Amino acid sequence: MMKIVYFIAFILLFSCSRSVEDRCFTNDYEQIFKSYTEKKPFTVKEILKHKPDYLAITDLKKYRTFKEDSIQSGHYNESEELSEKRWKIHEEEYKIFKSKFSDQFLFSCKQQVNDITYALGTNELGFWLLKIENNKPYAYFLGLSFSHYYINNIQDQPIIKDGLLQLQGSFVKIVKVDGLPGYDDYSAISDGKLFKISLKELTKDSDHDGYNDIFEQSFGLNANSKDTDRDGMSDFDDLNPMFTSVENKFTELYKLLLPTYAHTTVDVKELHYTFTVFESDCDYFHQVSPDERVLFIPESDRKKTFYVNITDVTRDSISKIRKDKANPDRFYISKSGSSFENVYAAEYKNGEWTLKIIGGIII
Ligand SMILES: [Ca+2]
Ligand SMILES: [Ca+2]
Ligand SMILES: [Ca+2]
Repeated sequence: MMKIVYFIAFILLFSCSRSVEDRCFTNDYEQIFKSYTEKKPFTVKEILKHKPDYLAITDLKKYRTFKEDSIQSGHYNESEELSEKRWKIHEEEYKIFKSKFSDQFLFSCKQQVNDITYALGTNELGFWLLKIENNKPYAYFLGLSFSHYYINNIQDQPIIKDGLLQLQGSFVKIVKVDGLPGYDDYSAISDGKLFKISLKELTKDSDHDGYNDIFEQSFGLNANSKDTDRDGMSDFDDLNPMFTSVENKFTELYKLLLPTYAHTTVDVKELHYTFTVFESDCDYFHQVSPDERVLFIPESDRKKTFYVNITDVTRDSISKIRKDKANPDRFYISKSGSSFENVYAAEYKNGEWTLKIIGGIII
């Protein structure tokens, strides 16, 4: 017992005095990425205990179960012809949303309320309420984790009613599928729920920067400041809203490793709701000047917001930097996505980096 206490005290002491050196560099040859530890799924009781204050949940007497909804909306065994027809109808129905939001969301549940058009949007960060008013688009993050909440694709009732967003769905848990990394399946733990959020609460944007409070709080931005990192660029327009960018040798290295996506017809700066989320404590990584939006979450679970602690929003990761023992200009760093991992040798010469893949795996 005493040993454990000393050990914990040692770790605490160590983690408090970590420097840039510790946060960005490693000597561990084995350490490429932190090993993945699977989280124990929440029970119904735990989901209710941790539910956000702004969310009201009631039990429905008549409802579509998770299973029924996923089978019906999955359109299994549908002919190619039928599926194409359905796709065309969907494209037409959500034309206005596509023109305002491009491909940032999957759209569903469109509803017209007087001059306002609403829809539900889903992306890699979670669920959003989308609104188009006077030809201007708005997106409000719901803060409901897809680790716990399933929202029916087919809603029997209008989603906007009496000043509330009302969604039918279920409590779910994620079931990891063996041998398919990054592939999650779900199973329902309690069906027949009605999730209600007041529109006033949902659309609240205290600092008027364009992101609702729930979004900022979920990802660790400052909901009371337009400019979280005080670099003069508002959160909404800042491609790296959490940290001020700095140009130096190692921020350059991280920039070279950032994933890039092909957007041919849209200006990436206009994609305000598309982020790549990285888990890293490294200052050099934080200070990167990206071409596309990035967010960072802390490595320690204790420091994460509740939302990112329970929701897997990271798809890509870039490791710490390992120094070469013999050559001070040579480093090793790795990058991984859902289906690959590359190890790079990075050499810094005459103010420029040369990267070479020296290993890796394709999953
Ligand atoms: Ca805001
Ligand atoms: Ca803000
Ligand atoms: Ca800023």
